[in-house]
Amino acid sequence: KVETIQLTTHNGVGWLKLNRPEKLNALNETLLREMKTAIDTFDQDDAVRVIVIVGEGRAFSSGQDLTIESDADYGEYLEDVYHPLVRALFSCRKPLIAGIHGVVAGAGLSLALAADVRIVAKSTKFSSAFIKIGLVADAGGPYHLRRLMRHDLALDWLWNGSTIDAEVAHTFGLVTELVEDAMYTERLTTYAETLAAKSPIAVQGMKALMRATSFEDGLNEEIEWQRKCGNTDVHRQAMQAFLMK
Ligand code: T3D
Repeated sequence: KVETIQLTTHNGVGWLKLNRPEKLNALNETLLREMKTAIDTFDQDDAVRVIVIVGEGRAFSSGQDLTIESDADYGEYLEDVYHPLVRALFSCRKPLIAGIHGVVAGAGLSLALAADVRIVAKSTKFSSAFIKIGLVADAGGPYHLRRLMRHDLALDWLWNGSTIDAEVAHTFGLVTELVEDAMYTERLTTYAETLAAKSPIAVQGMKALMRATSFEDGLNEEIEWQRKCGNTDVHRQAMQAFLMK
C-alpha cells in the first residue's frame, strides 16, 4: 500500500505519479522511499517496458518538503533516504521518462534530470532553488547537469538559483521535447507507448551501451547485446519482411 505516489500499468508503460498535489509534490521521506521501491518493482516487472514519472496536480515537484522540522544531519538524510532512490533511478535498466509540467524545483529537478528523457509542457518553470536556502545542489543533480549542459552555464544557474522558462531549459539541453500545454499529456502517452512497443532488448541495450564507461567496454558490451537482439523474433521477422520486399 502506497500513500504518496500512484502506480498504474497500461500498454507496457509503468506510470509513477507523485501524489502530494496539495504540496506541489514536495518530497518527503515516505514519498522518496515509496518511489525507490516502485522503481525497483517496475524494473523487475516484465509487463513494464517503459517507466514514466509525472506529478499529480499543478506541478511535477516543488523539491524537498520544506515544512518538515528536522534536526537530522543532512548528510545522513541524503545517504539514507535520497541516495537509494537516486541509485535506483541511475541503475534502472528500462527507459525512464520524466513528464514535467508546472514547476520543477530543487531536489525535484535532480530526480527529473536522472531520467533518460524529459518531455516538458511549455509553461513549466525550472528552479535550481538550492542556493536560495543556502544548500548545495544534491540528489545527483550536479552530476546530471554536468552531463547535459555547459559547465559554466550550469554553475552560473546553480549559483544564481533563478527560475527559468522551459524554452530556456530547452536551450540548456535539459528538455528532450517541448510540448504545447494542451498537447502535453497526449504526447507524453504516445511517446511512452511508442517506445514500449519496440523491441525491449534493443531498447534496453541502447540505454546500457550509452552508459558504457569506456570505448573498449562499449565494444565488448555491444557484442553481447547484438547477439541477444539478433536472436529475437522481432529482428528475424523484420529481416524476412525486408527480403520479401
Ligand atoms: O535533504 C536534502 O539534502 C535534499 C535537499 C533538497 C533541497 C531542495 O529541494 S531546495 C528546493 C526546495 N523547494 C523550493 O524552494 C520551492 C518552494 N516552493 C515555492 O517556491 C513555491 O511553492 C512555488 C514557486 C514552487 C509555487 O508557488 P505557488 O504560488 O504556485 O504555490 P504555493 O502557494 O507556494 O504552494 C502551494 C502549496 O504547496 C503551499 O501550501 P499551503 O500554503 O497551500 O498549505 C506551499 O506551502 C506548498 N509547498 C510548495 N513547495 C513546497 C511546499 N510545501 C513544502 N515544501 C515545499 N518545497
